[in-house]
Amino acid sequence: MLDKLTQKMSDAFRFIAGKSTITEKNIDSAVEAIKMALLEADVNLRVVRRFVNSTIEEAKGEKVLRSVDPGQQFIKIVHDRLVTFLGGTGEDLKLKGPDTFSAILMLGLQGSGKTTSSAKLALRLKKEGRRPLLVACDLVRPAAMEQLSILGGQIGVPVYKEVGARDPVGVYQGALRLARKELYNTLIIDTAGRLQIDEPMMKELGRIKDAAKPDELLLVADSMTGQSAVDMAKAFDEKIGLTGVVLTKFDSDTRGGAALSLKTVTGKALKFIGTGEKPEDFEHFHPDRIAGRILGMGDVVGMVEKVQGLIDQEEAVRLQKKMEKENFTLDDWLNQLRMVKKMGSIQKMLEMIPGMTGQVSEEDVEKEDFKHQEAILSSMTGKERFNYLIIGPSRRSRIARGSGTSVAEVGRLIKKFEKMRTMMKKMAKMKNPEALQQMMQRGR
Ligand SMILES: Nc1nc2c(ncn2[C@@H]2O[C@H](COP(=O)(O)OP(=O)(O)OP(=O)(O)O)[C@@H](O)[C@H]2O)c(=O)[nH]1
Ligand SMILES: [Mg+2]
Repeated sequence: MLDKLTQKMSDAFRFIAGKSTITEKNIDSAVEAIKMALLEADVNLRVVRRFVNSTIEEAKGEKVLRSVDPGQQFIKIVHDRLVTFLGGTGEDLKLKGPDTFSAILMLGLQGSGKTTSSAKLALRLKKEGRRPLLVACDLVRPAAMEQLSILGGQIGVPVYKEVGARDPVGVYQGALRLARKELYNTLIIDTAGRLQIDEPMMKELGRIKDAAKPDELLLVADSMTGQSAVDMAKAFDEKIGLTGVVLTKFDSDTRGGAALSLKTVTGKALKFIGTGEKPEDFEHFHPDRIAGRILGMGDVVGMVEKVQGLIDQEEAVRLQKKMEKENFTLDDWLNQLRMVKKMGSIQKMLEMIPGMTGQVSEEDVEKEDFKHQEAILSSMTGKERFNYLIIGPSRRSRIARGSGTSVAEVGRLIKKFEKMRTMMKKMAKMKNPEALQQMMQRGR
């Protein structure tokens, strides 16, 4: 996720980082490198220009050049710019209260991920306590209805379909009748995609929109298409009107150009990102967290939230507190590994752990590595996991024997753990613990 951009950004910071004084020339070099990074990430030209100008202006101000740690100040400026360009505080869905019907219209080009995202959104809303009903209004592709039914079955959300129907508006009305009868309060309408924007598509969407008067009109666009996704958002907004965008396949997007340009170019908020093929691979779009990821700082909050989906609230709070208090132990790590395994999306989790970004490849995880780590950790005694400092040479060889690994591997694992702890310490200092705490308590 955004690996290339992250790499280029950290290259740019080399001009600045660690210097006790920086000159205007240093800033120019760093900003030039950032400009190249953004252009290579396929960010809209106008957006790049704005980004660069405002960064230079602020970075050359007295506050930075004269500050104690100008490098950190500079990084903060870039971070804050990224947050702004990614959409500021982020935007939630605006749905009606649970006693009234809300409708969400999903639209976009063929293969952009509408059907998958409809199901992901349904799962999410269900978890939030709403009663969603998926509505199969794609009558163009023969297998579309079936695909939605299967997904609905997987996530335990009912799907309304009418086999042989020809008019999507009729299908919507049927769904509404069912919703009234069975008290579903959120209709998520999956529509047909086309290879490109054309008149029949727009007409059809217009008719569904008039009938359903949706609370949300979400464009589903493929993040990897970069500026085309942004152009698409503009076009759909002009013709139909949008309330937000879902960027799918964010997991495979190494550049991030669409996400960074969308808000400035179209004025529309990016509300969700698709981060994989499974129904759970769907996140609220949080500009500050993504900015953190782009700058290689990891996303502790995101990680804790993911973990939270699997463990109870108390456990999540405990884990978070431990990270803040800097007493995260090997035991916690083992628990974390087990949770991660349960979730099956190891790679994504690891990306969110500070210090792990870019260090663990998919192969690592799939290779024996992960199993070895678990074996090593399980072969330690509780005492050892509680305080890794007691693990001397003889304990190391016992652990290696017990786990069927080598002493070197045990050593490597301990090193890795130390590194992780250091990163966590840094992160905990940067973040405001109260804000984190509040977020945890809200439970999302
Ligand atoms: N990796 C990844 N794959 C995704 C994501 N979202 C969707 N996909 C995949 O993209 C492909 C197309 O997704 P669909 O949901 O069928 O797309 P659609 O827009 O409904 O397509 P049409 O109905 O043909 O217009 C599927 O193979 C999905 O699994 C995502 O966030 N990440
Ligand atoms: Mg579809």
